[in-house]
Amino acid sequence: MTVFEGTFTQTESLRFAIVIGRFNDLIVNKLLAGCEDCLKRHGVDINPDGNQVDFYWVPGCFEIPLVARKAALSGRYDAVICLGAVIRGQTPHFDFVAGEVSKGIAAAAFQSGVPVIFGVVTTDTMQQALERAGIKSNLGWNYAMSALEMGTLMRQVNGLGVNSYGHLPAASAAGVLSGDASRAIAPDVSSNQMV
Ligand code: INI
Repeated sequence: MTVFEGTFTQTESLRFAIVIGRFNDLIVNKLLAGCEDCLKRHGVDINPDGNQVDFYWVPGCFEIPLVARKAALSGRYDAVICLGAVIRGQTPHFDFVAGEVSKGIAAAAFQSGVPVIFGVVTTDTMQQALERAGIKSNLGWNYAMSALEMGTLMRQVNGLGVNSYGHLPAASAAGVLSGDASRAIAPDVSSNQMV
């Protein structure tokens, strides 16, 4: 019997994309801070000039799936972390945005074979959102933990040791991924390179 399980160590070769919806930025910036704090304290270089984390800002949650899918299919990342906040108002807008972002993130993960973390807080009130973004706890930390766990797990599931490949520049990622027969789940990245 083999047990596959993610780890929170040996993180120095992991790469992450963080896709952030600006809407409700009071909440979202706090989620991002919690997420970055967790990655940093687990050995990930979060410096924007570094090569472990890339940041993609979009207007709101509705736009997250498009960019998350593209990032996941690029072959550059071990996991994509999506951060956003959808807060119920007086109109049905909440339901449309919350429905689309959850479906879209699930589709991005399924279509790419890359973990796409659902880091979207959906609440009835701003107070509830604040409580989840730093007043009581910061779910941004939890989302980063999920990304670390899933990223390291998928390296094992895909037949790659946690540190068996390092930084993959966009140009070489497609070749490595599609040419490696030991990789059980290899997305077709031929036409999906990030620019
Ligand atoms: N976007 C959010 O991220 N959160 C919300 O609560 C929200 N509400 O309620 O309107 C929201 N709307 C904007 C939406 O995500 C798109 O950016 C916009 O509709 C343009 O496509």
